[in-house]
Amino acid sequence: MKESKYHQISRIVFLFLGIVALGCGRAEQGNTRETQGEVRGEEEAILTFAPEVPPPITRDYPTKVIVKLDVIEKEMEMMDGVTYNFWTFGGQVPGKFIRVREGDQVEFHLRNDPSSKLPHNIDLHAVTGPGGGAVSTFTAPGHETQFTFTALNPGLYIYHCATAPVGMHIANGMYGLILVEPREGLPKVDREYYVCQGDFYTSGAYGESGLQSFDMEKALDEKPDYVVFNGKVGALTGDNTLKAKVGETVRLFVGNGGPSMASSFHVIGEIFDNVHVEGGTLLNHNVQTTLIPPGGSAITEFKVDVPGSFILVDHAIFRAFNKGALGILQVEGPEDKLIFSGQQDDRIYQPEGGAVQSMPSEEAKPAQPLSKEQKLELGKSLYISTCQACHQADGQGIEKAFPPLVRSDYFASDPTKVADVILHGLSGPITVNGKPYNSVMPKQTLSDQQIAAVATYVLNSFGNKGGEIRESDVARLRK
Ligand code: HEC
Ligand SMILES: [Cu+2]
Repeated sequence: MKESKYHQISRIVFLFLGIVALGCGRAEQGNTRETQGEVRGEEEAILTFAPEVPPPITRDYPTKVIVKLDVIEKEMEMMDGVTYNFWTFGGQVPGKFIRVREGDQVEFHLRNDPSSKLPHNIDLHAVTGPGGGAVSTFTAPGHETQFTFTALNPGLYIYHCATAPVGMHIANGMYGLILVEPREGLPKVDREYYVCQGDFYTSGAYGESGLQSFDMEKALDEKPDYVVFNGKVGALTGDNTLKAKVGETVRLFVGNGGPSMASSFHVIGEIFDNVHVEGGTLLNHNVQTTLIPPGGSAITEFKVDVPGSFILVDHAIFRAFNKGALGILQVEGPEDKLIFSGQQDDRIYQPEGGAVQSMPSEEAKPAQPLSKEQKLELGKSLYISTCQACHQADGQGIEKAFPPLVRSDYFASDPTKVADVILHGLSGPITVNGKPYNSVMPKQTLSDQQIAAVATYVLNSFGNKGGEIRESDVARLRK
């Protein structure tokens, strides 16, 4: 009796394990079968600018999808009266929305516009493979690169530029979303929109007019002047509000390009019926605020039951009212006093305007001049933290993009040129050791002492002729 009961249990356990094993085997087999065997035909992907989303995929088989994305550097509005040199995938921030189906073979073409100053590449989080495609797509201005990947995992994924310095390329707007629809597709909804948050670091404070340049120091401190949806203050307000009608279902594909701020994504006056947590397969229900990390996403779905203005915010709320992270979904249709009886007043939700943000003004502390030894030591660590991303650890640079510092003839006859380039940046055509470059080195926000140190380090490294730059030389160049 006892024995047979034990037998029974162990048989059940065994059977259960068998089913699990079979199930896993099936799933795996399914994957390889579909990804390797059944790719049929080819088509060019329809790409859209935010807030539009390409139409749902109706195919029930995987195909070869050709994606052509253009990198364009261009000055655009960050806010009324404020412009910025954005680096974009397709000509806007965020980059164009890409929609493929699980199992699709994606032939990806990255084209860097001839007018670009810098090389760029793309890391798609939907890619299974080294760098997400970054190394395969390193593209000089006026060039086109290509690689192919199979979209193995369904989900909503961020893509971004991963060219050094990565943070700067992302901070200038180089990100967007790629949706890999599950084989069975997503449930039908009435409206789909594309919303992507990003943080920006500008030379001037929020609202300061004119062309603003990228501020590396604020970026390092993770203190953005702007936190916005779809690349601009007001990209989803005024004439650009999202629209829906009472009774409709709305799906928001929400991404966060960062580079640094996590988004506490919330729609004031709505509750998300469904959230694809982190853009994956897990479904959560009845969610008020969903957390979206930089380089992450979420799909939120909800039915709109009553009319009014529903405000999209990053619920880290100063960002919404003082830094731009605010959009509007305008819902038209009949009231339902049972669900909501009150009167809404849009005005109380309008941005409060450019609050004064005090700028961190770091006074250069009077410091003792460093000895040459001290400069070499400090200079080395500054080189690693500041210059290496572009000029590389060995100082060889990258062909067509970053000139070499190894035995550079650019500053051989005038060592102060090194300090000058660090202090003021450098752009336009130059020739270094016989090879042409036409790119941009942003000016580096370093103190006189730091510049003297790193310039001295460069002069005494990489086979260069030696020499020393004094702080007083830098101070003179600064004027
Ligand atoms: C964002 C990438 C980037 C960073 C960071 C950077 N540079 Fe450059 N640098 C460039 C580019 C691009 C050029 C060429 C600009 C042009 O084509 O006009 C350049 C040119 C130079 C030149 C003159 C050309 C040569 O090769 O001799 C020197 C010297 C130089 N950089 C030194 C530095 C030092 C020192 C640092 C760190 C304090 C630094 N750079 C940080 C991108 C960078
Ligand atoms: Cu880039």
